[in-house]
Amino acid sequence: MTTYAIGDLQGCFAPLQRLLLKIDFSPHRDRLVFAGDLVNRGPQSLEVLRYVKSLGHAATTVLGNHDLHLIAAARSGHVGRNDTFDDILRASDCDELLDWLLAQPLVYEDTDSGALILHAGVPPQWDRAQTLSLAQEVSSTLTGPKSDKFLAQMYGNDPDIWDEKLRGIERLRFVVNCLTRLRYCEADGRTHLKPSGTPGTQAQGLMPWFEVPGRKTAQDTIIFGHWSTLGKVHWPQAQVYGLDTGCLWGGCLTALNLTTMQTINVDCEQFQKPHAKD
Ligand SMILES: [Mn+2]
Repeated sequence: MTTYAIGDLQGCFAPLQRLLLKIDFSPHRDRLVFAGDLVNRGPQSLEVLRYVKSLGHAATTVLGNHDLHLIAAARSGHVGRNDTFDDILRASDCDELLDWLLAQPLVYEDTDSGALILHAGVPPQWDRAQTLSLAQEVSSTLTGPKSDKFLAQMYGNDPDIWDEKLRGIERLRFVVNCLTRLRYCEADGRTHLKPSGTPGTQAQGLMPWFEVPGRKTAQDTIIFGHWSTLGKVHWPQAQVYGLDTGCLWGGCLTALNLTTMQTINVDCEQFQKPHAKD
């Protein structure tokens, strides 16, 4: 039994099939944990979602910003100009697919390796237990009676710094923004959600979330996606692995074997223009 973490698919079904052949994946023997953003921008979001759901206990995903956007768009009817998940919204099994997606966690704890898998980042103030418990707060809201209200108020960049006293939508929005959108923050953990470039291109005073001094999850292995311009997968000084290797952009799709911590990848065809907004 091998567990593999796999980076952002965003509707890239053909590269996933090639990657699974390359790692000799068997749903009867192995497990897959996707780092989020299964859907949107790429060509085959419906096929990806149906396939991952069909794997049952052999696969799980953490929720990414595009996954939450799909759920919010389905509820509100507001589909963006660059969204490519119309096929899901029109599918006869749309409700079952979205119910399955909604039930996926925001943070997955791999019990064998001890790694945490999440889509984007963790602010420096949260330790492992608090990260897991805040992710659960969001999941309970997403699957509870206030789900529609929360999804309608989910978008926005404030508050931009953690405070234990945050409550209600402000608390949930901050948690969602960190777990599904964070790349850069200041040394005190103040988030800056707009810059998305390679480390070194950011404004002065900003740093990748995993390089903040004194980060409480510094001893934890954290596997994430979302940051296609990161430039490398493993940051050994921080025990972090960034698996979004730009499949959608003509880069590659990466799997990380959670037993050996070795990566395996396949090259991908480009579906997105280099300067399109992510
Ligand atoms: Mn993302």
